[in-house]
Amino acid sequence: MTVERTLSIIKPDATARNLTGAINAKFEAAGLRIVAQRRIRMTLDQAGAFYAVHAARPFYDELRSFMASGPVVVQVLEGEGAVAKNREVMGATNPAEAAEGTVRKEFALSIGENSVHGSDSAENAATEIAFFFSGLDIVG
Ligand code: DAT
Ligand code: MG
Repeated sequence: MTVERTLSIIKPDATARNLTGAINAKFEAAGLRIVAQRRIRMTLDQAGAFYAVHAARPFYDELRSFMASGPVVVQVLEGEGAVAKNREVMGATNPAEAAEGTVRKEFALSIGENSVHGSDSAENAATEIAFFFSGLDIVG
């Protein structure tokens, strides 16, 4: 396995409940290092652009409205196999199907308000990291 970076977002439902630290503790316990982090509030257009891949899905409007509804914490996680490891720590998209101990099992409110985003491939991670961060923002 090689050291990778992945893009993570702590979503508005989680920042609203002051869960940033609790979620970051799970990342760090799993061996993921937070090498960049910023708290932002996205516009509807920015959230729509980030999730453009889902533009044809029935939940797209709900998704981009939710992601623009409050602060989010965007971050880059680094570690061995970071993309897959982060997906493991996150748990399944639908919290009803998420494994014990995962972020979504413990904290997600619903399939839409599911507390975290994580890149799903190394290729998408590179694109998603570049959406929010420049190289100088990332300190490994
Ligand atoms: P993931 O976030 O696990 O990668 P995804 O890429 O399939 O899941 O979908 C992106 C987000 O869209 C997901 O985190 C929450 C929302 N979403 C997905 N399926 C949904 C559904 N059936 N109803 C409402 N929101 C949904
Ligand atoms: Mg996804």
